[in-house]
Amino acid sequence: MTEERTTTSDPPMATHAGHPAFRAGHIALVGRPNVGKSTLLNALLGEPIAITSPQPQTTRDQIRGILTTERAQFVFVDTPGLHQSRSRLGARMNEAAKAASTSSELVVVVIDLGRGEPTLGDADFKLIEEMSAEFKTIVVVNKIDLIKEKVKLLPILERLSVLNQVVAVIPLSARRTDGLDRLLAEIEPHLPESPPLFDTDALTDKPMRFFVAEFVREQILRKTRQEIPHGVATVVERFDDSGPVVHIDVVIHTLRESHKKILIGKGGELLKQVGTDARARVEGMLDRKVFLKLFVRVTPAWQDSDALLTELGYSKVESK
Ligand SMILES: Nc1nc2c(ncn2[C@@H]2O[C@H](COP(=O)(O)OP(=O)(O)OP(=O)(O)O)[C@@H](O)[C@H]2O)c(=O)[nH]1
Ligand SMILES: [Mg+2]
Repeated sequence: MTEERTTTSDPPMATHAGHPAFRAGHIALVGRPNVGKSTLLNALLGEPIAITSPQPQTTRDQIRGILTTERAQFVFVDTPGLHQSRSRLGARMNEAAKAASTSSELVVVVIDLGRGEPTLGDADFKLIEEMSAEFKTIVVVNKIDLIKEKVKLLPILERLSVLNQVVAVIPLSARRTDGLDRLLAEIEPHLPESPPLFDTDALTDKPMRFFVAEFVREQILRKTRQEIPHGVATVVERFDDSGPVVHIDVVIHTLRESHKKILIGKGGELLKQVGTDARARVEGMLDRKVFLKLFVRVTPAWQDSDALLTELGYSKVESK
């Protein structure tokens, strides 16, 4: 992948007699935080492009992940988990998820029924009811590796499958990449006949610097707790790939001086770990040697400033 944005391609695919026509379209992955939407995107693509973590509200923006097979191009749109927002950032996150649903051919609502005995919460049922009232919907019941008695899933699957516009209910495990072929097979016939929307070898529409910033944030999500990761924004301020080693500077914005101290850690140890692990992720994606420098800055209340949110890369999307 290069620093350049991947551009849309327009080679119309010839349809030979007797061959099914090529299909292409957008599929939104939506659901509450932490249900495994980004893990599912990565599993479908076979590449861990979207950041994931055990903490809710990991994803903050739409990310397109593109899977092209011989017969179809699936443009998956990973979205932030729908939640009660308390900040302008939260409001933008919810808007991003809604906008993705509106501009997709199909919505995949991902739910997680907990461990042991499966239970369908009221909030999940309501979300599926609302989504399927408006959009053609597939329900993915994720994390079934955590369910002991799988037969107890059956009444839940049944209850969801009778909802209007729910075209399939698919239990799967994104983490174990189990059940993905069935999901793709259910999606494909709902995509419109169309030539590919992106280059057939494209993996995403986001530029490399977006992923660098995300990979740094991912390590912070994994290495700190509670309000620290949620108060962090990461921005690439330098990306120089002109020499043999790629030089990248990333600024980590934090809400308070005390957060900055924790993030740096004793003797700079925590920040060093974040840098080492994020660099490994970046090198894996770029397949180049990387020199990554991190800077921590205090930027109070950035989550509630429209101007700062835009400056830090959180685009404002209006749902229709
Ligand atoms: N056991 C199990 N865990 C899973 C599975 N899929 C995802 N997870 C875990 O669930 C947690 C959340 O996964 P994410 O993919 O970040 O969830 P998300 O829905 O994208 O979360 P937000 O971006 O916060 O909305 C991570 O710890 C994943 O490893 C699964 O199939 N089984
Ligand atoms: Mg996510």
